[in-house]
Amino acid sequence: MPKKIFVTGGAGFIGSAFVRLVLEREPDTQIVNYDALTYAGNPKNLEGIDAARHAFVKGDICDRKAVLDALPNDADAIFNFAAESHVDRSIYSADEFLRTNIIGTQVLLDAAREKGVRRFVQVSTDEVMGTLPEESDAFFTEASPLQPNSPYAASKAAAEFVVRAARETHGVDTVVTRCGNNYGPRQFPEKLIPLMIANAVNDEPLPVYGDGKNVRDWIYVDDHCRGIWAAYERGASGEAYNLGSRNERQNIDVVTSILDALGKPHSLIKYVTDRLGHDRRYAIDATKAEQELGFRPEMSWENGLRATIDWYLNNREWVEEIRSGEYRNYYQKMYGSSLG
Ligand code: NAD
Ligand code: TDX
Repeated sequence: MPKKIFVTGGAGFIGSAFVRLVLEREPDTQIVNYDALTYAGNPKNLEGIDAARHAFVKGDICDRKAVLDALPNDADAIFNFAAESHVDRSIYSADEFLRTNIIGTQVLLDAAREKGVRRFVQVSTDEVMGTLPEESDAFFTEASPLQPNSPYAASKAAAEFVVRAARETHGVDTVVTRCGNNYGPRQFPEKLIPLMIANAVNDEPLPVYGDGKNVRDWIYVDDHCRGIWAAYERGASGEAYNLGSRNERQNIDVVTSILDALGKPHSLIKYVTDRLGHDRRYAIDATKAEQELGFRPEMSWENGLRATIDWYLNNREWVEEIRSGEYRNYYQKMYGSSLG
């Protein structure tokens, strides 16, 4: 019997990579991909996939009736990727973050219960655990307290709590994954790496926040997706799993690597006002996922960054279509300067 899974947010960056990976590697799995197509959702992210095993439904995860209509009766799992995902936007206005990330998660949990879905996988983030000291060997583990610092992170932490409550109160079978910063093809160019690639390609200034020494722990998007699948298949009910590939980098080093790979001058770097409440360092200890799920990231930073840059160079229309739309207003508002 083919397995049916319900993926939310599958037209976004990570969700679409997950859909591709599952269609490629799990020939007996059928996917219902439910996505509201917000500014971050893009049908082009799904071009070329196997339509026979993939059904796309446009809908909001906060819309109870629409979720129940789209969710198959015999679904094996819900994978909840749908979210407002950009920290800077949440600093500007938090409302949509609380609505989608918290209420939406609750609606999906209720629907899972009503339709008897076997397992609920919540795609969370390392940011729920706050920030780590700069010069230390401290890491985020599954025992780290939830101490979110941005409205985005607070909404994702709250989502984890509603997931926990659904399990404790109603016995929903849940698993949570907490991953670090993803990079790879099809990431919306509001995020660090694709923004810097696009600006460098266009010889525009590269806006680095603060002193540029904030540290992020980068993982290639397909490795994250493999970890989510492993948590679904082998994770223990009620558990959280940290996913990371031990790849800490200062922002300034990431930015100079991009400039070097593109043969562009470092003089394009422009230090700008720091992000409010800017978390200093993220670093993930993925030992539990490695030991219990057999999680093994496959992509090296060097190869992953090269593959990502190549994808953006080979898909300039994808980027320019975004950069010529509403994104221009966002950029002007956020950075106080216009794109060329
Ligand atoms: P994204 O912003 O690229 O995509 C989000 C998708 O969700 C879009 O397709 C959008 O249309 C959809 N969506 C938004 N609101 C919706 C709603 N109300 N109903 C239905 N669909 C809606 O985000 P991403 O980077 O792909 O992140 C996916 C998930 O992974 C998020 O839950 C995020 O918190 C988590 N995560 C992201 C990272 C990262 O580095 N990007 C790291 C760890 C965890
Ligand atoms: O223009 C910029 N300049 C800059 O210096 C941007 C967009 C970012 N930065 C810095 C801020 C961060 O220290 O780069 C770092 C990475 O920024 P983002 O790409 O915005 O990611 P971050 O805030 O770390 O959050 C990401 O990782 C965890 C994702 O956006 C989240 O969805 C995920 O949960």
